[in-house]
Amino acid sequence: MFESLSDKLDAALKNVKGEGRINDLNIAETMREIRRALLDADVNYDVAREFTNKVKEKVTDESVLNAVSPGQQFVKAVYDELVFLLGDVHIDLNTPKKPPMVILIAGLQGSGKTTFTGKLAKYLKSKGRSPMLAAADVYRPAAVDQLETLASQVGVPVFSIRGEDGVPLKDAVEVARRAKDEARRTGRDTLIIDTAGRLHVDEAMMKEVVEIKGAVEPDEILFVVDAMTGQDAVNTAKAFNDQLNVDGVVLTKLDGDTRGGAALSIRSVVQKPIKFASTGEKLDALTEFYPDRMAQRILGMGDVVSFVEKAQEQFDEEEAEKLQRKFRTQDFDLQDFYDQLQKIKNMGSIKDLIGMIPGVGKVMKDIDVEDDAFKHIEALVQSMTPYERANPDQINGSRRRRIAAGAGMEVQDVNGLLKQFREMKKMMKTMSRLSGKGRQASLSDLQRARGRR
Ligand SMILES: Nc1nc2c(ncn2[C@@H]2O[C@H](COP(=O)(O)OP(=O)(O)OP(=O)(O)O)[C@@H](O)[C@H]2O)c(=O)[nH]1
Ligand SMILES: [Mg+2]
Repeated sequence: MFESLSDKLDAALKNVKGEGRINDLNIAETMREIRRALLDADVNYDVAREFTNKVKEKVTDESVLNAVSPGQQFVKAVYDELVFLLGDVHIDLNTPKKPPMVILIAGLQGSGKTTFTGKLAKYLKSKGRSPMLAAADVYRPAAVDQLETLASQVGVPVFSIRGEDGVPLKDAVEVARRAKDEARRTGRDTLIIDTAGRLHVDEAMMKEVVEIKGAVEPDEILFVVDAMTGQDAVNTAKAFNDQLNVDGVVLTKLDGDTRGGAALSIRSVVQKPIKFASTGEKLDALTEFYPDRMAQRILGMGDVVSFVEKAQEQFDEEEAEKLQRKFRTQDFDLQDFYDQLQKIKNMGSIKDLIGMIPGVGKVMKDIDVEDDAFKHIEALVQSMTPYERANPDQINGSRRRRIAAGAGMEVQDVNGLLKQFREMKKMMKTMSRLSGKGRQASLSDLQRARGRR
């Protein structure tokens, strides 16, 4: 599912993923590749253009967090936009007005309506409801048989009207209306109505479903669409929605080799939520549709996304600016250093964090990194007084001896920490001067800075 789109997005983002600095050139190039990936996946042209415009706006925004590299922020922006495109949040079925809850299933021929009707019955049954199915596809006897087979597998009743010869009564509206009465009479709290599909959107079919809608006043109208049909799916969805004002969309055959265009365009073109995704012929191949989970599957890179999310939780922008100011003015002290260490620790284990650095994860997978790599530093800072933390330069010999003893370490450990801290401060000053506001310095900046000293 979506494999080629995933691969192409991955390739497009590869160039910026680990970058310490993004510039107009690599932004433009990456945007072009992302747009091409979307168009190749058969995403609607306007949707693809808006997508890239919004990502670009986000990554060129000055307020990029310091804790993550701009490249990582880029990946996160693409992810966020994918989630938004897919509908942002999961939308449940409507809450029924009064029982029985009536759900009307509509869609083109072969889109998977009947199969979905069976799956939905099973799903609702597992949620404690007692569904009944209505066979309102009355044109082919085989259609009623198919629904009956599915129903017996799920263990729910089917309402149909057949003549003595076994031929269904050719009045879908009447079947639907009487099915609702029957559901009410037999105490079923949910009625799912399977309807006939046509090869193309045509007037007779639309007229029939619109009449069924009028006769049973459904709580929920679900439009079923084959995800493999690409842009056609979007056009059909529009046509159905214009006539029926549907409540939700069901994407089927996502297990097939779909390019993904339908999934990505439907929501923003039709403005109706995707509520379920169907991924196989078996009755339990049905999932509630969650935009964030789908975006994760399309983009992969869940590691980078969650890294940026964690960083966003731990470091707010205001604080980041304050820190930057401190770097520049050399006010950064041991207390600030200690606080930052705590935040990094809160983001997860050191090994996990290292694993999230793009390109590093695989290499470091088998290398043991001690989670308490910072333990010694922490112990030393903890045994300092607030005055000492704020004024590392004032820590003289006797203070060093006391700190070392307090932490259960040697004076040379204190010397080492203070030396490291002085060097770090020097480097931070250079970096913050070079990189301007809000951006991390790139590797080449650093090398240049080193060379100059
Ligand atoms: N691989 C796969 N096949 C599916 C899925 N959903 C349905 N199918 C298959 O698609 C074919 C058509 O499914 P139906 O449920 O009969 O479609 P329909 O919309 O009821 O078709 P009509 O009643 O003829 O309009 C069947 O062979 C199903 O087994 C799915 O999610 N994945
Ligand atoms: Mg059918």
